[in-house]
Amino acid sequence: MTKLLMRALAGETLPTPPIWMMRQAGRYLPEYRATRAKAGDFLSLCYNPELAAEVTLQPIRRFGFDAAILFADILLVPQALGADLWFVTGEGPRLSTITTEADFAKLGTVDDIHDTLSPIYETVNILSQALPKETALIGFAGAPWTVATYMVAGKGTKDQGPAHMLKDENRDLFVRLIDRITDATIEYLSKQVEAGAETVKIFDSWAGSLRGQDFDDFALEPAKKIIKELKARFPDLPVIAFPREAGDRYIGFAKATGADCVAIDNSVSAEWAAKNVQVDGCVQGNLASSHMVTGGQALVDEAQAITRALRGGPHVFNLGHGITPDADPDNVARMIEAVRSA
Ligand code: 1CP
Repeated sequence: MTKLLMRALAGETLPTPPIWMMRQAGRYLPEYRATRAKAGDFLSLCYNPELAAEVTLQPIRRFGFDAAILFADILLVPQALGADLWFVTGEGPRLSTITTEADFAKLGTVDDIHDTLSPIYETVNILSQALPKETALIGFAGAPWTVATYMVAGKGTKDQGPAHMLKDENRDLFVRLIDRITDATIEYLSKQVEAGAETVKIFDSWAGSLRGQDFDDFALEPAKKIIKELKARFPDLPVIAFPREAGDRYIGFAKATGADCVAIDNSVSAEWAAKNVQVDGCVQGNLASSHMVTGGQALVDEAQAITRALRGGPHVFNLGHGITPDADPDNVARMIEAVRSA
């Protein structure tokens, strides 16, 4: 019996799509909050293999999702490259910034990352043995552009201004930063696959702020390089790419990068994606996460409309972005029921 997620990623059109949810392990779940408190803080949770595996499993136990996503964060890679990383409660991540040659020179090399990241591989290893046999295990990393936006700015930004400035003022340095992250990402994801991840997702949350040649250079090319190298090492590994808010650049993204599945956000409709993206393979998405807060008939109607719109080809049901802390867990159960009965 092949797992439902793996079948969809292989291009199979299924009567009912596999379902999982971005940030499915998270603050909307009381059991997550309890485990995080036990770990002490968010980063300690990420680096504690037993507890990170536990929070990964919580939404599987509660909801029976078809896939589990490793519990970690995209900002662990900058930390492994030598950036300082901490989280300010109520505000989000903070990092030491990379804006000059001197900052860049202080970064570690790709070979250094495993010292920091080995607990993550252990989490994957635990999960590969603990998950129900029908549940697929997804590894992940941030895409180089998105990771770079945090490394340059030292925090999350609305418009990714600092990264755009560095890219435009010192493209040579910016390219070397992107290359370093790209190479680290290849090694990081390879270790996750060796530890038991069955597919990997590359999160380019800020791809939508790149235009024209910049989109090609910093969203498309790094994804292509990562996927090419992963497939050379693991020929059967399916890869999910998420160039969030790429708009019309979603068209042809799978073909251009070699991704097996493209995840779409809420700025495009499922009907549009069926016509323009699903022609090249599997599509993942794209219920608005606000429905997980508001619930009701609108949630059921929209979940079923998306399921039906993408039913003519390979589809993985998901949200268009992560579930938010104010979501009601009961709405998650309602969503799953709506999709499976559509
Ligand atoms: O308080 C907490 O418990 C921390 C909240 C939290 C969680 C649950 C953060 C901080 N990261 C995570 C886990 C996480 N992050 C996962 C785990 C698997 C899952 O259940 O989905 C994944 C895949 C991520 C990926 C991630 N981290 C992205 C890409 C996806 C996206 O949401 O766009 C990004 C941009 C981050 C950075 C990050 N980490 C955490 C926060 C609050 C942020 C966003 C910061 C910002 O832009 O201001």
